[in-house]
Amino acid sequence: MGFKIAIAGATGNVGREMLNILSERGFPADEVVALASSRSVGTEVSFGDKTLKVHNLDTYDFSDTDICLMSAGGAASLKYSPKIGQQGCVVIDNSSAWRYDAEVPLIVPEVNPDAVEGFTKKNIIANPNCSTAQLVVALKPLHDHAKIKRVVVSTYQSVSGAGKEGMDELFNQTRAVFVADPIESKKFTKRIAFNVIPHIDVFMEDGYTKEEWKVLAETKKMLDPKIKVTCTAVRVPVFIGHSESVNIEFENEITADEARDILREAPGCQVIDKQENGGYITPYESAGEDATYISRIREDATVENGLNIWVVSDNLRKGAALNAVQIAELLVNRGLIKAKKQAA
Ligand code: A2P
Ligand code: 11C
Repeated sequence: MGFKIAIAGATGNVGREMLNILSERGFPADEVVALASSRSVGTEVSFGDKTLKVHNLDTYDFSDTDICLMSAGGAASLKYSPKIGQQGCVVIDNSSAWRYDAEVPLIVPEVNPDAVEGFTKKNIIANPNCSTAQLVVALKPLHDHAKIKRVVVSTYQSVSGAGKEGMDELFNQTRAVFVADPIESKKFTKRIAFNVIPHIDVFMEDGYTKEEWKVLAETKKMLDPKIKVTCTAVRVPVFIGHSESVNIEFENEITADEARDILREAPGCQVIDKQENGGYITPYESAGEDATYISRIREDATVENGLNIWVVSDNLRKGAALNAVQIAELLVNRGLIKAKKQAA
């Protein structure tokens, strides 16, 4: 008998992608339940060739559910995840609510799979921020080879990272520009159509944004606390796919050719680096794909042992839904979770 899985936030960008990915990868689920807020009760979402009716997360009983993939935002996760965990259902949470809790593993399966073993303390496992997930997938094999000292990241993040309202705002503003309607900004602080905004999430006391802080805190937690990371996070008018320009300084020597060979063999990575017109990846091409793509691999001659790379991935997949499903697969493959119905 297979598992019973709930998707909380099933009507959202990431929740819908979670349903697609569970179906595509043939996750061993006997039953999949779609949950969202009371606003969505009775609406339907697609799961493979079926449709699922949406139920209310607030009143749902998790006592016979094995895994809850949660993508309903930080506030809902803070409220519901502990209660769900206490009912013996493992929560894999996509928000930032639990990532920095020492009792909650923060997992990218290609990077720190062994850390998942600690999940039983709260029955919660955290999925990283989308911009960190793709970054650490690319950094891990390079760190294993030449030990990273410092990383400087500039992100170019798509509007889908801000949820379906972010996508609607780019679409509506772009249309408004063409038909000369007034431009309305609700989700973003400035116009996003034909513009870029150097601000994602709230400002912190040191002048960095929370998004920038997340990249460094999460990289340290998953990869190595000794690595120094600094980040500038920027929203760009792209629907899906986050891009990152990454400057890396290593302890030991590493050439661009060596990095290319290492990344070609690394789990989750795909190198597209032809050094000719169009011989690199753009976010448009990454949409709907699972890989973390790496292009423009160059030595940085301004430091001893430095490289520049360009990293792109579908933020809704590796950055969120795919990583969450891979964590669920990790639990199943390592025998860390047993289906409740089977156990009964
Ligand atoms: P709903 O559609 O009913 O509002 P996105 O990040 O794409 O905007 O999606 C957010 C997802 O999280 C949606 O499925 C949304 O449901 C769900 N959600 C947000 N807040 C809550 C809440 N308090 N309880 C349950 N689901 C929530
Ligand atoms: C964005 N990275 O692109 C954000 C979305 O901490 O999970 C994800 C926020 C998070 O806006």
